[in-house]
Amino acid sequence: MWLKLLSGNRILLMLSMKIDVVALFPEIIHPILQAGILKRAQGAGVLSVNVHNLRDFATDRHKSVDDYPYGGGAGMILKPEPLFGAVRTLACQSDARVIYLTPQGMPFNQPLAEALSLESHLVLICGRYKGIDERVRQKLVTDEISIGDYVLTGGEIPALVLIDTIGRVLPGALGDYESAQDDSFSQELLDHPHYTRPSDFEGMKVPEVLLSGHHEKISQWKHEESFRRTVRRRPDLLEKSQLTKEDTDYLSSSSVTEDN
Ligand code: 4HQ
Repeated sequence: MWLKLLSGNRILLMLSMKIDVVALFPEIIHPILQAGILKRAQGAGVLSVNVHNLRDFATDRHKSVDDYPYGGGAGMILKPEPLFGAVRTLACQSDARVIYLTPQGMPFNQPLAEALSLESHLVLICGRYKGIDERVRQKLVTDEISIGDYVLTGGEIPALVLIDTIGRVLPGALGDYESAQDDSFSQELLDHPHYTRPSDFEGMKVPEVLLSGHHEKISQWKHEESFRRTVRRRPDLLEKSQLTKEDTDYLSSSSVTEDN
């Protein structure tokens, strides 16, 4: 949604995002929203997060949210009625993306976080136990996302991973994104080493070039260090990115494979 802000005598246009989270354990999610960049983004009106207890949408007098699986097997399944009630309430008359967090989903990564940061409204469904009734997936869910190939106890932590990564790249969200992006090569490479004062700590010296004030040489050093780390630690990342002539020269120069 577009926000019109009055800043002095100017009108600022800012995109804002609303995120509704449906969870059985909202108390896992709340504290993370109350610190750092996420807190600031909410304070600035760029981000609005509401966490809803799935149990509040239970339809029977026992407030039950789960039941045994048809066909048998271990573990419980989240019933369709509370989830349909929650999503129909929260996503009514809005073109919300309704995202279910699951190991069966599309792998989450930075490009997906940046694409989602342009949306106006996300509804995040956090599963528990063995997961949700398939009819919720068929009728309500627009996207299934996995944060990695491992099994958690529930979808609350994956939902927080989405909120955190999206929150820090929201347009107009405050500081750190520009500094993360300013390194023009940072896109598909690992980060380079960082140093702060003192320049000599117990005999371990900061690389000379970083003290030189020579901005072009510093940029080149950062890129080479990023590239070197990526070749050694995550060669899979390089298959997707096209290498420059400097990269291929550097690859064959052997400094990539020297120690450190
Ligand atoms: N779970 N990426 C099982 C995950 C998960 C993941 C969420 C545990 C869904 C039912 N979600 N529940 N990995 O492990 O997203």
